[in-house]
Amino acid sequence: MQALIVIDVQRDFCGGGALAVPDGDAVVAPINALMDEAGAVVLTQDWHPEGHSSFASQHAGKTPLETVDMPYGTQVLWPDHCVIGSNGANFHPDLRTDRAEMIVRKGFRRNVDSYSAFFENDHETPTGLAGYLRERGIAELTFVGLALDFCVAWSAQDARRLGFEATVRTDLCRAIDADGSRAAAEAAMTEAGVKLAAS
Ligand code: VGL
Ligand code: ZN
Repeated sequence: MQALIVIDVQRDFCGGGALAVPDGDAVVAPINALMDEAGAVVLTQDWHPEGHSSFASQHAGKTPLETVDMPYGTQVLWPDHCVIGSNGANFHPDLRTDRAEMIVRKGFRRNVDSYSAFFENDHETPTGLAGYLRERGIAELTFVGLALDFCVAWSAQDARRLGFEATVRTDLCRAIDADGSRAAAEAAMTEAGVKLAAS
C-alpha cells in the first residue's frame, strides 16, 4: 500500500509566514489534487513550544540561518515559527485535511529540533510514524510539501533507512535554498535511494 506524506504545509512556511518558503503557497492546490489518488494521507505539523532551542531568538548574538552546536550535532537557527497554538502553526487554510488519516506533530521538545517525520534531529528519538505505517502495511511513500531541503529531505532519507520505498515529488515541494542547501539535499536524497520525480 502507498501513502502520501504531506510535510509541514503550514501558514508560517507560506506567504506572509514567519519562515516563508519562496512560492510555498503554489504547492497547496496540486497536493490537494494528489490526495484523491493516494492510498492513505499523512500530514506532518511542525509544532514548537515558545522559546524552542531552534529559534535564533534563544541564542544571544545569533541571527536566523546561523548555526549552533547542540549535543546532537549542528543546528541551523530559525526565526520563531510554528509555535504551538499560534495561527502560524495552523495548516494552510486551503490545504485539504479531510483525507488525513494521521497527523504527526514534531519538534515539541524544547531542546531538540525535529525536521524528519520519523526521528528528531538526534536521529534516535522516534515520532512513531514508522510503526504506524508498518502496522498498516504501508511500504511505499510519496513525499510532498515544505521545505524540500529540510523537512522533506530529512523525512525521505529516514524513510529509506527504515526500509520504505521513497519518492519525492519535487514539483510539489519548494525549498528554502540557503547556501546551496537545495542541491546538497537533492544529492543526499539520491545517494540514499530516494527517487526524485517531477510529475
Ligand atoms: C522546517 C526549518 C525549521 C521545514 C521546519 O519544515 O522544512 N524548516 N522547521
Ligand atoms: Zn521548525
